[in-house]
Amino acid sequence: MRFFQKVWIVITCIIAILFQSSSFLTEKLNSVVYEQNLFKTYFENIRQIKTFHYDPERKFLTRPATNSYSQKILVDESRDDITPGRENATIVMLVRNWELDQALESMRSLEDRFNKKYRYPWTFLNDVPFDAEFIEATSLMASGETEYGLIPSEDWNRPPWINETQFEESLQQMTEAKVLYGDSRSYRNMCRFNSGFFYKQQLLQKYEWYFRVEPSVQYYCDFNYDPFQVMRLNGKKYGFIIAIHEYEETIPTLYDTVMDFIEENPQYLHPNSSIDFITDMSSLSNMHIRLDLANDYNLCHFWSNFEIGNLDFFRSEAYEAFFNYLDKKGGFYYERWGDAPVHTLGVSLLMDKDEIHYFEDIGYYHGPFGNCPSSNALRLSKRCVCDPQDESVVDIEEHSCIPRWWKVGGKTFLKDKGTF
Ligand SMILES: Nc1nc2c(ncn2[C@@H]2O[C@H](COP(=O)(O)OP(=O)(O)OP(=O)(O)O)[C@@H](O)[C@H]2O)c(=O)[nH]1
Ligand SMILES: [Mg+2]
Repeated sequence: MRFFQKVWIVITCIIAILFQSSSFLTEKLNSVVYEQNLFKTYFENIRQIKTFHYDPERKFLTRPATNSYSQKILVDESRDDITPGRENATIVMLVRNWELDQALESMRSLEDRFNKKYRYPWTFLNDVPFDAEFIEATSLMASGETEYGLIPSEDWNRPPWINETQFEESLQQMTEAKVLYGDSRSYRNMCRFNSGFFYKQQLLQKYEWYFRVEPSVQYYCDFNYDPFQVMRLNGKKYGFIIAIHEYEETIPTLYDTVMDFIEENPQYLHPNSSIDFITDMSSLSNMHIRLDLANDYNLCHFWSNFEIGNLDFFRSEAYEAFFNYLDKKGGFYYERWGDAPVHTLGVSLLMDKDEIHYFEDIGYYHGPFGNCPSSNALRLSKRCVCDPQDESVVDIEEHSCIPRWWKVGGKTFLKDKGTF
C-alpha cells in the first residue's frame, strides 16, 4: 500500500472515531442537561411549596388534611436544624431498671423524630432507685438534660385505707377470671400513681407541659413542629393519639363512682365538656362492638401511654378533688382501674372539649395498636415509615373510639381554619 493510501485510511478512521464519539458526547450532554432540568424543576417545585414547619403566621393557609388526595410533596426544609424548644416542658417516662433496652428504643425513636431538634429534657421516674447503667445509657441517648426521680413510697404503695382482706379476695377473683393484669399488685400501684401522683413528683413541679413516653414504643413520622408550642398557641391542654374501648371487667364501678362525684360536685363539670364522647352509644359505621353495657359509660378511653398534656390541669382543684374521691373508694385495688380511663373521664368531664387535641398526624405504635396517617402527602412530607393498612392501625377499626371522637369532638382537618 502506498504511503498516501495509509495516511488516508488513518485519517478516515480518526474522522469516524471523532464522529462517533461526538454523537455519543452530544447524547450524553443532552441527557445530563435533561436530568439537570428535571432536578431543577423538582427542587423549584419543592421550594415553592415552602416548608411544612408549624408557623402561626401561616395558620389559615391551606394545607393537606389526612384524608387529602393531594400528591404534592411537602418538605420541611429546616427539618434538620436545631431549634431548642422554648416551652416549659419535659418528656416523662415511668420505667423499671430492667426495661432499659426498651426505654432506649423509645428514646431513640422520639429523639430521631422530634426531640433531637428541640432538646427538651427527659424526666425518668421509678419506685426504686435507678441504677448506674440505666442512668448512663439514657443520659447519653437524650439530646437534652436528664433527671431521675425516686417516687416516695406513699405515692406508690397501697394507701392505709385499703382493706387488705378485700384486696386479697379481689386479686384472687380477678386472677381466676384471667383479667388482664388482674393478678398484679404492682400494675395497680402503677395505675394509681399515673392517675394521681405523676404530676405531684418534685421533679415535675417546675414544668407546665409533659409528654408521656413508655418503653418499647415507636414514633413513625417526623413531628415537624413543637407539639408543646402548638398546644399552647392553640389553647389545647390534653393531646391523644389512640382511643379504644376499655376492658369492662377492670372498671365495673368506675363510671358510677365518677357520676357520684359529679352529682356531689356539679361545679366541676365543665359546661363544654366531652361527656358525649364517653356516653354516646349510637351505632357508627364500621363499629360492630356490643354496647349493651352495665352503665352509661361506653368504655371509650384515650390510650394514656401517649399523652401530651398540661400539668396545671392535673394540678387543678377540680382534678385533685376528682382523683381523691376515686382514690378513697379503693377501686384502684378492689378492681383494677386503669389510669387511661381515669384520665379520660377526668379530661372529658372537667376540661373544655376544645382543649382536647387528637394528634392524628403523628404515627405511633404501642403494641398491639398503632396509628399511621392516612394521607399519602402527609406520610411523605413527614418521612413516615408505616402502612396505614397494617392490621395494627386501629383508628377506624371497630375497637377504636376515634370515629366517636370525630362525631363528638368534631372532625378537624389539618387544612381547616384554626387548626395546624
Ligand atoms: N418503675 C416502675 N414502672 C412501672 C411498673 N409497672 C409499670 N411501669 C411503667 O409504667 C408504664 C405502664 O406499664 P406497662 O407495663 O407498659 O403497662 P401497659 O402499657 O398497660 O401494658 P403493656 O405495655 O402491654 O405491658 C410503663 O412505662 C412501665 O415501664 C413498676 O412496677 N415500676
Ligand atoms: Mg405499655
